[in-house]
Amino acid sequence: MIRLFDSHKIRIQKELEGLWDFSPISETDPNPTFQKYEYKLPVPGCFEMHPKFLTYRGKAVYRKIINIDDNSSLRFEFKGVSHTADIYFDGENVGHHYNAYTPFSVVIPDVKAGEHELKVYVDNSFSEKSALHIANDYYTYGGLIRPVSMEKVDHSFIERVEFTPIKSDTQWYADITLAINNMYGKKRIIEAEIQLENQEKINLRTIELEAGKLNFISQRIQFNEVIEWSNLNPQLYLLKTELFQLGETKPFDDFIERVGFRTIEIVGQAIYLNGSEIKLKGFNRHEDHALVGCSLPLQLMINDMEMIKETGANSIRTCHYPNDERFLDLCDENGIFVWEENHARGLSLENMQNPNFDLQCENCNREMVENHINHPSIIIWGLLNECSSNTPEGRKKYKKQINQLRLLDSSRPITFASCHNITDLCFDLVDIISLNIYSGWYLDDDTEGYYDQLFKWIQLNTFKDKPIIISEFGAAALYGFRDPARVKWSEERQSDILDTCLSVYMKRPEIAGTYIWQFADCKVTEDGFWFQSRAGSRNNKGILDMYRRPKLALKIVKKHYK
Ligand code: ADA
Repeated sequence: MIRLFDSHKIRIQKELEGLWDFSPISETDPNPTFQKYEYKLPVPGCFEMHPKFLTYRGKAVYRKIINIDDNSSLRFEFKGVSHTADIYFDGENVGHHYNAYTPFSVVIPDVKAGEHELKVYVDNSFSEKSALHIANDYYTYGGLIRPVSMEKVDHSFIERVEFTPIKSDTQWYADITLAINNMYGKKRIIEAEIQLENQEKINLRTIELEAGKLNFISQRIQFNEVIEWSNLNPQLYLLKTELFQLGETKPFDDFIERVGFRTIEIVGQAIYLNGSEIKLKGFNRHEDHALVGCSLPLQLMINDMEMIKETGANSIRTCHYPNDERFLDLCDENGIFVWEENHARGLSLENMQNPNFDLQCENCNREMVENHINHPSIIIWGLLNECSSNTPEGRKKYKKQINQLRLLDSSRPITFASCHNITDLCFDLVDIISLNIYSGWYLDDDTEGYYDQLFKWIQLNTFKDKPIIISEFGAAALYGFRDPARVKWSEERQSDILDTCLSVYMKRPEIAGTYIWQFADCKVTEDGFWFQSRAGSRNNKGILDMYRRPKLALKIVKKHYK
């Protein structure tokens, strides 16, 4: 399952799921002629789920033999390879990608019919080369962690379709951009047709494709009689795009996306969806589960979704990286608002000055927005969680990335979660002020008093009229540890702290949303900084444990969120 709907009816697409040859390799082994495969591992999957590789951190190679029955250009799409990928086809290096959490593709033109070899070298080790995947308070697994698909493509094909809904008075429009890949094609003229489910086909004027590049065609199109997407009525529409040779009636390529008509805007200190104020009642959710690592199959995603709805929550923050598109599809279908953020957690100024940081962030931001822009459930773009937004050099980097995000998508508000309190230098750059506050856990203080102080300081600044989100708050509890004394790490104490925080934050009119830290316990990196002291090498602040077994706090959250 690549998406929760078919992305193609014309283009032939096949998911390369199942068992692939696998072997760990040493530093000196990345030669394309490597042939000693001792294992077979499931894809998608994390190699840590195999008993021999529970804590393996390093390089490995996956191999799949591909048989094609006629000459064709092939496009392989990798939805997530953790964390660095080198792709080899018949022994030739055809692609490289850094970052586990964003998709990428490689195209191999004019492949002859017959048997071919696809190899993916993966590397989940930490080094100077990796500025974003570092020892951290979550776990960087290894492997082909998300689906892999193979497509037969024409020399010109649709790389992606971007859809931004716009409402003017009562009339709906959408700005639609087609990105047509003609990297391996000659200059040619084609026709394109777009059709929203149950609506007339719209023929875009003939399109002249330049050779050897990605060609963009944009058009604002009016849509009548559409139903708005909202959390209460998550109405979705399939948007079909087809390409035709001039004069032909049968399309040679197609691309099906799924979209929703909704507006999201900041009005005073509130967030408005389709012209009405919403309050975000959310969780921070890592993609992590005791049974599968970060490669949750659809069944476990659905279980999470049902539990999220059961608590009365209406939003998820994708801490701290772009999520699996199937989970975002589920959020679209269930009317769950999403704060999706780029890949960064707690990077110090020194980390941000890693020579690879800027480009690795820039690529992640672009790939996140280009691939996820059509999800109506995504209402906020976030970036750089608890990084160095309290230094002038850090501010320069925040500013650059915020500008990049605005250029990629001007339709959604932008924010970042800060732990720097009154020393933060970047709140003026974003649309929403987001604060991570651990009153009752890291801070032994009066929750309301601490927030009031921060709120008073905000009132003295230019950004005083922006909405505020409490983007993280919570406490740890070891699943099953009950104590009538309600001591720290007991489930009782976690409940008490969340009860106090939710009571304080949810009654404040300027607070537009709350995101509990966190939905479920997650694995952390042992060889890291202070989190090496975490019990069981887990971040235990979930209201569920890593197997999704509920702690006492679940009842308290329901009381406030339902
Ligand atoms: C920070 C961070 C989270 C997590 C949390 C904690 O706020 O953003 O990823 O590490 O602290 O549990 O301490």
